[in-house]
Amino acid sequence: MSSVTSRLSEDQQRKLLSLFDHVRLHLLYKASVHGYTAADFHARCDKQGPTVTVAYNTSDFVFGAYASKDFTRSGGDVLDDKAFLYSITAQRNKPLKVAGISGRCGFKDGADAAPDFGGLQFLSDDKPEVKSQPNTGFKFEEREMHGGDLKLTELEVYRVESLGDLLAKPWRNIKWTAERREELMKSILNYKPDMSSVQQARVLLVGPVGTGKSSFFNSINSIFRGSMMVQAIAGTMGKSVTTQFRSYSIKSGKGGGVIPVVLCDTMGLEGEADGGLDIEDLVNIYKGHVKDRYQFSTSAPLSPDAPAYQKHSTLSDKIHCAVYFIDTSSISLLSQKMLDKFAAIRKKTNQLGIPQIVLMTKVDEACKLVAEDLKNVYRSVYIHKKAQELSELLGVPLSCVLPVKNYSDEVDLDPDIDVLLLSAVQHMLNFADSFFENQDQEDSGQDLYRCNKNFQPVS
Ligand SMILES: Nc1nc2c(ncn2[C@@H]2O[C@H](COP(=O)(O)OP(=O)(O)OP(=O)(O)O)[C@@H](O)[C@H]2O)c(=O)[nH]1
Ligand SMILES: [Mg+2]
Repeated sequence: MSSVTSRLSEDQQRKLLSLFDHVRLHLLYKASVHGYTAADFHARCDKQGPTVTVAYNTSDFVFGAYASKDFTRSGGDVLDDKAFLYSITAQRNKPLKVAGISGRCGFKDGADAAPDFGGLQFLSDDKPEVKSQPNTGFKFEEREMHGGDLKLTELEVYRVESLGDLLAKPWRNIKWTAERREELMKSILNYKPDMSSVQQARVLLVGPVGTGKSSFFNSINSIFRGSMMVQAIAGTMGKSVTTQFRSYSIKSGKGGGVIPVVLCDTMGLEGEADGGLDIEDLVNIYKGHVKDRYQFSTSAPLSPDAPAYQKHSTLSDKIHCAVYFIDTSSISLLSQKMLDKFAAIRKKTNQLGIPQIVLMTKVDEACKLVAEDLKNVYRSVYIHKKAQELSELLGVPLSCVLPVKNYSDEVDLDPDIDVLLLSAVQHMLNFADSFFENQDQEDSGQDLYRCNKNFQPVS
């Protein structure tokens, strides 16, 4: 990833990507950093393969052109039947896409000028401006393309990198069968914590706002209940929808017994120090001091004198496995502040010896091939790259990164979604067992220490 950062907002990036099949964008040139001249443009963008030029104006239009062929400063016309112009605005759900006029489409590969996309010439006369001449190579309405505002506030060029098809072999093996689904359900139902004093593994769901924590609980609840459940409120509203700490027990079937896993839902994390879930609250939850339904406050963490503070906690009240949630599409958009927050959380979690798993959610939104068939999740080149990127960013082994899709707009259960989600729960239980094993060792360590204290050296 280049250290020069993209000006595209998350929404603009999503809309821009929707113009392509399964690609990623690599920022090559940013006029405010590299210069607003044709020479600066060519120095960074020539011979880079397919590119998309992205212009911004003060009327909040993001518009430009895609070229599938190289810029080389040849001075001639380049025929490119894959080239198109586009325009993105907040008001339009989908970008406007304008294909070229047959036989005339492509771009003029200026020797001393930035490319002229048959009607849109950026950096004309080496100024932050665009010359607009509809119907030269592309037929468009100026009002729709750029609102008639020809002054640029920024110009960027991205290399459009195809993410290829699917890996020949999946990077993790999953059996997508009804038998595997039953096997996983049985194994979870029959799970017994490796510690006689504990009946259920407590798993904490932590992550930025809107990453699918509450939906994960709803999804697991639905699988065990046998129909779609929406007990936890899920949705999007900028700030965290979840504002209470909730420890959810899950019943197997209507009126059935509870399964040996408790999923604890939290308020979303925010990049700012004073927003979202507080790290002190998180540590209190880890240690079992926070009662169910505690209303999170962003002004101060839970005080030990507050009624929601559980003074005496046992091993059953503590968290036995922490699960971090990240939306797959926004991995490369994670701010430095959010990464720092994760680093601080990981430090605390490690100190407490709590095993950690990372769930990469919304894989269906991130990759078309996965949206078409969830079984592609471990074969998608893009998802694999994202898992590697996330593992590096958070400093967790790739083996702890699990891509999942929650139930979101479905009305019926789907065996493939179930297998992926249940496999994640099975991992959480294995990790909880390593927590219990460490407790065992710590306990015997403490006993040893106590024995040693009783042994008085001869003075
Ligand atoms: N397509 C898709 N949508 C998802 C997935 N997971 C969650 N969503 C949607 O994402 C939105 C946010 O999900 P929530 O479960 O409320 O996220 P959260 O992490 O609990 O959010 P806060 O409580 O606000 O921090 C909802 O509209 C969900 O339907 C997923 O895997 N795929
Ligand atoms: Mg929530």
